[in-house]
Amino acid sequence: MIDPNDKNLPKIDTEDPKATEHVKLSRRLFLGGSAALVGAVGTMGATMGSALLPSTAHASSDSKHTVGPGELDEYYGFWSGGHSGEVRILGLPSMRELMRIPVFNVDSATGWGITNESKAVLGENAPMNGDSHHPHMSMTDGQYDGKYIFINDKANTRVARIRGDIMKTDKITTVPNCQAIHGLRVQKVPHTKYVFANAEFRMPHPNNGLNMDDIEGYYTMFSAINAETMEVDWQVIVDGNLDNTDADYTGKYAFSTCYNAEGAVDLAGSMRLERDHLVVFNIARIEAAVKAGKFKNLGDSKVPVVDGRKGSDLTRYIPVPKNPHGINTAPGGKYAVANGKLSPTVTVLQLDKFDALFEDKIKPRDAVVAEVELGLGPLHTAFDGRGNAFTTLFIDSQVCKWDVEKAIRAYNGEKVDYILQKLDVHYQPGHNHTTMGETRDADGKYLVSLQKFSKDRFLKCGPLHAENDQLIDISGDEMKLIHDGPTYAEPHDCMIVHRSKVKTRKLYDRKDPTFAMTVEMAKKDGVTLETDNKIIREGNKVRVYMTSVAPSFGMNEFKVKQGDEVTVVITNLDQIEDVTHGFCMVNHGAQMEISPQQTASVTFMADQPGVHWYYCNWFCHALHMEMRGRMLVEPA
Ligand code: RUQ
Ligand code: CUA
Ligand code: CA
Repeated sequence: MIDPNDKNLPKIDTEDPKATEHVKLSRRLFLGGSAALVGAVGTMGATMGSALLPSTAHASSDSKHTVGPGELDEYYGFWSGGHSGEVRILGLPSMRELMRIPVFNVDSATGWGITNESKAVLGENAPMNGDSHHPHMSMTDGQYDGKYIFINDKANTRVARIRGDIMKTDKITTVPNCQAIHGLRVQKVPHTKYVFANAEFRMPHPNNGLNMDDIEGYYTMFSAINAETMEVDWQVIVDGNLDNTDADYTGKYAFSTCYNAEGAVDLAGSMRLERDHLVVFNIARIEAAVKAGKFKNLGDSKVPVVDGRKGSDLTRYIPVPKNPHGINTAPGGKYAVANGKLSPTVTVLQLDKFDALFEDKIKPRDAVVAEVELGLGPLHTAFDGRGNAFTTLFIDSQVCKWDVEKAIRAYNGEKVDYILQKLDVHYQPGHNHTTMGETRDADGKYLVSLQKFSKDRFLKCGPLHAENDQLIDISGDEMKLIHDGPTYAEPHDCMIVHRSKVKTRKLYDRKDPTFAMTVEMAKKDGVTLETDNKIIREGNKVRVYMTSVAPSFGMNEFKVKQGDEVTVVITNLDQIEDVTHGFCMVNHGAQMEISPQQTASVTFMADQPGVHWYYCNWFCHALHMEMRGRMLVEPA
């Protein structure tokens, strides 16, 4: 356990008059008080390097949360895979990993990034890396509708869409005119027309390599992507940079945090001001401006760009302390909470004041109804639908449960303790999420806290550690830690959806658009995919069409010539749920999944004369090993 008298631990300044009881009592003693924290990113660094701490909390095993073998979970969790570039599906409360959805990465199990169908989604010369942060499901009337899941790629400025019925990525959009899409949310009401995407980094315009130093002229922007077409419908230039975003429950506003109101290009500069801001976007006014032609185009891009910098009619800037990070709308739709990060406070905004704000009847700070201290390093807030909020305290390594209405009363001078409980988490949480908590249906059953560090919680696997996703029971008055879940890099964020909202297919529809292009190609070749096993040659392009039924391919062997570009197209005729086949051409870098009733194709060069075996690489039958065939490449 931590010895508070240990001389090696940094001192906490309990004499600091500005520190509240909660900050003073902060159990993690390896950092200074709030005064030391503000502006002290160096200190945050020190935290990360802190000595291995013994764990203090162990899960209370409670059988009501146990999901036995063969039992199904109550919730789907959609986990961002961070710089793995993927999305993962977990079951809750078991925290079992159910599936991985490749998005901005290459996946050899499914052939994502290898098959022609996935390459068509990724686009030509697509970067094969990604940094996914924020998965969000489409909504209708503020409730999850199961249709799509959207996720950003900070690394390559992209937004992807995953289809909820087959859990595969079906569209990827590169957002023009900006760098690094970070914050992402959906319009909640009346339905998800737009996916809102924040570009984080300010850059010169035009960005032609002629100017690095005129940082005054840098800017970044907020983008609205049409959820159906996945085209960027419009962009808004802003002051400062953009971090996270959320939307309200009227459909009228979206709002984004900014940690760099200073417009700095270095660390110290971006911490100079005591307050940065929240930018509020008036969606109707922006749409009207675009419609009226009050926009410009940048570079080759056709996207209408409007100017939402300070003084614009389209936006309002609300000052909030200091380098804020998460912004989270409460399920009732009345409030949103901006999380202070370098300030130990959260800022509560009352969203029905935004109408008056845009009519200039009130000042920006009048939309703030509370700004209260919670502890060190508040990053994100989740809600239980019963008036309580749960905020991660990165530096304190805690989740703070607090009462929103009481916080407002305390801010107005009443002597009321708004903090209900602080629970140690292990260690340094970023996002946290409650079951259904980002919708009207918040049910307050579980909270997931996503920790950036696991330190001593798991067996060591070398210098690189797993992260730790903890499951917390919030159904009672007290938060109870019930599960530690190691995860691979890096679940920034997740989203927890009741299983009733998700309806997936058992088999592919033969008309599925994910392989429509391949069906089209077969049609041109006069091939019926469901019956034919045929080779079509067109110059040195060879298309090999075959079916598969466990445990055999429709073709045992085929012949091509050295120098041919070979496309193997496989249609899985099995109608049985879960009988997925694979296709792998040995030594040719070609491998893919073909699920029941799916068609998939892969193209490779036949440049080595000789016999080359292909085989099924998804275990499908007792004779799965025998599901194989030969390609003969005749020398040129
Ligand atoms: S951000 S740790 Cu990429 Cu969601 Cu907050
Ligand atoms: Cu088909 Cu294994
Ligand atoms: Ca700042």
